[in-house]
Amino acid sequence: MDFVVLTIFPDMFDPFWNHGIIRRAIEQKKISASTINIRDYARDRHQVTDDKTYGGGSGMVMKPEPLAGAIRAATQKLPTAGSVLLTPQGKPFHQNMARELASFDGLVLICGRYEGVDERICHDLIDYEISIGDYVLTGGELAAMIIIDAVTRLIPGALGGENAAENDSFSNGLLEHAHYTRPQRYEGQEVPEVLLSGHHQEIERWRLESSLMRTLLKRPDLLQQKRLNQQEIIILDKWRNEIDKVLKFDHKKR
Ligand code: 4FV
Repeated sequence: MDFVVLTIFPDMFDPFWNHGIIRRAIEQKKISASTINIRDYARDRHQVTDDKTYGGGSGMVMKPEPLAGAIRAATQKLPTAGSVLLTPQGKPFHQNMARELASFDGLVLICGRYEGVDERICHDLIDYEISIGDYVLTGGELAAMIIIDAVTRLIPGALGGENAAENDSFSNGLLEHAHYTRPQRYEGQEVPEVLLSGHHQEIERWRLESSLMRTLLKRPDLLQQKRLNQQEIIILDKWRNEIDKVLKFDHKKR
């Protein structure tokens, strides 16, 4: 998969390209990653990429010409790539969207700065608008890194095991189960016995219960959106019965 990032701060990406899973994915040619400096497509002597906003008011806007020049250069380089503008106006980014994007040949990621980009760019040069969250950043660069990170780890082999991302949070619409590693005893806390049992079926069941409980307590909204399978219904039913027993227990009799 090929990533091209359009930005006026290409150096921000050097540390990102050169660490961890992203660095290894580049070395193993699972992905290619490059930047295009939008300033290089500003035709004036000072390579200006922003200007005052029509209609008055504070803040500057990214000029259409340098952006268009950079986008056309990028799509020339990656003709089958999708062009993405990172903006609070965009569709909320989530794991299913990451999975979708991971099936693309390439992505051209456009990083705005200032108040945003001239609207006329969005009409014919932008395929998708994506937002990483309902807050305002100083630039789209961090959002681009988040998209590249979440998409790259879904590329087979990028995480090491071919399908290492399969048990991710959100992969089955639930939060991930609790994880433990050595030491077996830490400050008086033991690792759950079942995880030491080697009994894979029991371990899988424990992990499903852990995922369900964490999702119920931390993100009940996810459970409401999820189509529950038989095993999940049995577990939630068991908990409901436990809770019913507690509620029915007449504490006054004690
Ligand atoms: C943003 C977001 C974001 C808005 C103006 C860059 C900034 C500046 N991008 N998800 N939230 N972008 O705040 O993607 O141009």
